[in-house]
Amino acid sequence: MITITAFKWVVPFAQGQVRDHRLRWALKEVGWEYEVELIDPAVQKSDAYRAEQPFGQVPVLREDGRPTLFETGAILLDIAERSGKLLPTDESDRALARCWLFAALNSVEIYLAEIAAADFFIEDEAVAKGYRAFALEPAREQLAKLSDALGARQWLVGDDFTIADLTMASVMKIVGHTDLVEAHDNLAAWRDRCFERPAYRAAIAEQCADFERHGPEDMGWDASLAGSD
Ligand SMILES: N[C@@H](CCC(=O)N[C@@H](CS)C(=O)NCC(=O)O)C(=O)O
Repeated sequence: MITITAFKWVVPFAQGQVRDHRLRWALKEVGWEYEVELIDPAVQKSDAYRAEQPFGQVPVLREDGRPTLFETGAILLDIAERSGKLLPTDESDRALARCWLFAALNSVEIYLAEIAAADFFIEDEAVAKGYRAFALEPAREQLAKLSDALGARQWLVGDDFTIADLTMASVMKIVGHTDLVEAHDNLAAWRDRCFERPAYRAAIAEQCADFERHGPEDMGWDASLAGSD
């Protein structure tokens, strides 16, 4: 049996965003059963968990007889390669799908994460404003280039939804509170096409249901966080 880790609870703006949704989505796409171990900061800090995930983050993927895997992108690729699904059948397209998976995490997510940092994580308003102004143009540029690369195609690589689309679309969620993706009709339509997939909807519903059953106190946090957004 496969087990993935996720948090018991996160602040409202992060619900539906935590990276375990990417694994839930992929696992549902390929039809593999899995269990979820919900963890808290005490587990994150424990030696046992740090031995599995050196940075104490979620998610990991455990499976009998295999090493516990960490890093979402590596896990997504592992699921796709072993299942024989979510990757194009054509070898050249398979190579390109891998490129797009890395591009999502290394060439796009890092820029969009700066916007989220300014909007959600930096408490000092003046600092956040300056940070956002600095981060906005590079984020816009990467999205414009992504839009150009996608063009009129339905999917990033080949004729079907692949791990490239799954990873890149989940990265788009980071700026879901802005209109940055909507600035490009083709990008917004492609992202929505990805999010209409039943596996995506089920993954997000499942993650949010886990949060519904818990609260900040389960993470050892102040209960006032429950209403933050
Ligand atoms: N590069 C890692 C990043 C993992 C990551 O940032 N996880 C976040 C949740 S989305 C986390 O655990 N944050 C809590 C922390 O860093 O303490 C991956 O893709 O798996």
